[in-house]
Amino acid sequence: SLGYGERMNCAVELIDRNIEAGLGGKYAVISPELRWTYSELSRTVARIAHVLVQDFGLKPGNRVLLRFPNSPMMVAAYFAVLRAGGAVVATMPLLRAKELSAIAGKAQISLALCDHRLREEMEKTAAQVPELVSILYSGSGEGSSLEARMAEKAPEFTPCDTAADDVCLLGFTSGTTGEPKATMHFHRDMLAICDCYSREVLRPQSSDVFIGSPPLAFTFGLGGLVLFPFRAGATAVLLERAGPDDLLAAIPYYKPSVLFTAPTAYRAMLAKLTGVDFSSLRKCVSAGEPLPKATFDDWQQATGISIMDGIGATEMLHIFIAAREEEIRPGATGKPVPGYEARVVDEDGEEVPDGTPGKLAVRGPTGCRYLADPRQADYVKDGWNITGDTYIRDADGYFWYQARSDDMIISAGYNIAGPEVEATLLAHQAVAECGVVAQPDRERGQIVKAYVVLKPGVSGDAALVKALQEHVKAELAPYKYPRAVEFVDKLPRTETGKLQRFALREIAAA
Ligand code: 3SK
Repeated sequence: SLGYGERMNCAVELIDRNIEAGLGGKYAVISPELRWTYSELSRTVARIAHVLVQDFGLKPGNRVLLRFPNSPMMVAAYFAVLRAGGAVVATMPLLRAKELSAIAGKAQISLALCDHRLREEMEKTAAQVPELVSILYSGSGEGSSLEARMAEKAPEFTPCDTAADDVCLLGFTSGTTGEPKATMHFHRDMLAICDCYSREVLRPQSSDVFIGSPPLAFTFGLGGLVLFPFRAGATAVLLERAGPDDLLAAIPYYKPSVLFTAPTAYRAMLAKLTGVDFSSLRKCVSAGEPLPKATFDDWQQATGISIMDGIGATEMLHIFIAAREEEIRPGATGKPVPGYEARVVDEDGEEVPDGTPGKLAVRGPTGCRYLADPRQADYVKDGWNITGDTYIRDADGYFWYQARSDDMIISAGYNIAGPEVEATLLAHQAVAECGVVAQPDRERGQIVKAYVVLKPGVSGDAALVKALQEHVKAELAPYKYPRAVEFVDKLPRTETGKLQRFALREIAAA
């Protein structure tokens, strides 16, 4: 056991404890616009918590939707909800109203805090979700804005006396069908990922400065850019724009020592590394998509740093298989993180011999708890979380990624559900049928490939490809659009008419 005791508020453990340890004057978060020490962050968190409770009547257990780019304000809002005993529903800035509405509806959201620059889709969402009655904008400069309300509030807030296993986060994942699933995580889970993966494998120090690209709404980003640095009393650099070029510019400037990003970004940076001062970096973490050995080798040759690969899942909160630098076996993901167990099983849940591919099953201090979702029974079997990945374990206990065992497309670290893109394409007037699968891609690992049967009389040309791509970008988070579109006369189907995705995948991979 990690010995947290029955009552605990993770906001206290991750912020107050640093102040108590004398780190109040140390920078907790840095962005291009501002820098907050742990004490300044604590005061900001307190003021927001008062706004939530006094002005909006937040009660312990209430859920609050957050819609922000990676920024100090997002972190403060996050911890304010936790300190007040609420549960965060963090959403990626790129999500469109349709996706946000599904999340807000499922989580029964009545209150949202939103960066004013992301107002448009938020307003459209509110129009579609009647229960969403209060939206508080940050940065709008209006008299009713979050900041205007905060200015009148006290900079201390007594933390809610939460139980270690009170839900504090609903992490959303689209699942293979695109229908959102909410994974519930407890206060103790937020510490468990710090004390297992981060403390035992990453091993940060309080002198470390973390930087990276994943959105804080994705638990990979939450852990890597907030929880892990805070648990170590370190500093996080938060960039609203954190593409490969932004990271290349930010690294020599902020001099971070720990980098969190996905293989696609490592590859994109490799092409432009010459002359960039990377001397501050000491640890590079990769997750979100499999890290090919070639990317590991190229990065090591260029920077001298061994990328620490890892696999996590929103359901598990963070990384559960990885390797310390000195134990890395290039091409393998690693071994179970201390505190977790992993094995490779067959369809009946029986462990298969080493060297045999099978389904990855994992268990540990964090695990899948879907909110009101029958898919819980598919994910957790006999106490083991079946992650949807096919793996091989070798005789030395290293786990080697083979493929997804479901229809999930993983592109540049984003999980994309083919059926969701299909449903969106089908809503276009030119489309009669379509099938969407992963196509292997050197740059992004995989890309979304759409096979489209057009309606009679419609001819497929480059302009229509562009129109279909724009249509998807307008309806769904833009990273889901099909980068490849092929017009076909018919799709492979079973006798009962079911789309044969595996056949399309084989064609796409050929
Ligand atoms: O996709 C992953 O590998 C991952 C890593 C950390 C946290 C969450 C996820 C989904």
